[in-house]
Amino acid sequence: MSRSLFFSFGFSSILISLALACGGADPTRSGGEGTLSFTTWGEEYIEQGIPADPEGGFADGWTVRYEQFLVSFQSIEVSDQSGEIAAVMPGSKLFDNTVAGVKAIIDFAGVPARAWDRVSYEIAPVTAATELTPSATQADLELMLAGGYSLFVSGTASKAQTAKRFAWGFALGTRYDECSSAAGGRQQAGIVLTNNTTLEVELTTHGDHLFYDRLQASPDPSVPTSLRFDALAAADQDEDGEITLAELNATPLDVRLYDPSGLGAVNYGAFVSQLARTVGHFRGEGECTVRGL
Ligand SMILES: [Ca+2]
Repeated sequence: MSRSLFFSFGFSSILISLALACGGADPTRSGGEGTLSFTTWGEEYIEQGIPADPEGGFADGWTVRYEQFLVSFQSIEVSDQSGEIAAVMPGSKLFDNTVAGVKAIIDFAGVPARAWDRVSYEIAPVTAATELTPSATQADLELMLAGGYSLFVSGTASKAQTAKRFAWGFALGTRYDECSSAAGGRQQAGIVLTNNTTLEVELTTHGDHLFYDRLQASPDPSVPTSLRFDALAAADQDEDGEITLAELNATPLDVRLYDPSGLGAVNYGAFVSQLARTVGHFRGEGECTVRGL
């Protein structure tokens, strides 16, 4: 053995010893097992409504109250960057997140207790095999099936004496990859499961995103993303009190107010459909990489 190889080997041995010595104190390698409990929640915006500014809501004075926020989850997967898979959700489940409370999606028991830095899921069109959960009805599932929807929202927007209804279905499949969230003051990729615990992992849906005036946050932090409804209300071209997706598709985007962020949305229908891909979040404000299926 040459001198340099010896030193190399010796150094590796020290590293291995240190790793073993730390093993007991490191929650990412604690041994044992735990349970991952995946849930979904629509927060106050979807359960109770979205206010007008200055209460952190619409910049142009509207308020929105949802009546339905139907969303179908599938393909939850927990793994690590080496490709080891801890858990995969079979099938799909339909929820109405206007129904109050955090709702169980699926529990995975007996998961090795350690860091799993890759968590992904999909919001995708329902199928005949999609399972109903207590928050949604058979009629909801039939509506989703008829349209091939992954997401369906209905509700009313109000401002002064004006009220506008909307009922929009989105036949989009979206994958949310590499989800991360803030933990202990830093961004944590995926989750860390400790021995003999149940970790709740919330797939949060954000109801305000459908009314954003940008498709992506500005790289300039001084440029805010605002909630707006004036232009959507004006798209009710037959003035029957309901804004349809067809009317949104027929109304060109006012680029003085709306920024398609280079993603090519030329009308409000295309704009809102792109925003529909951004409703899926992770553990509250956490984000995932979004791509179309
Ligand atoms: Ca109309």
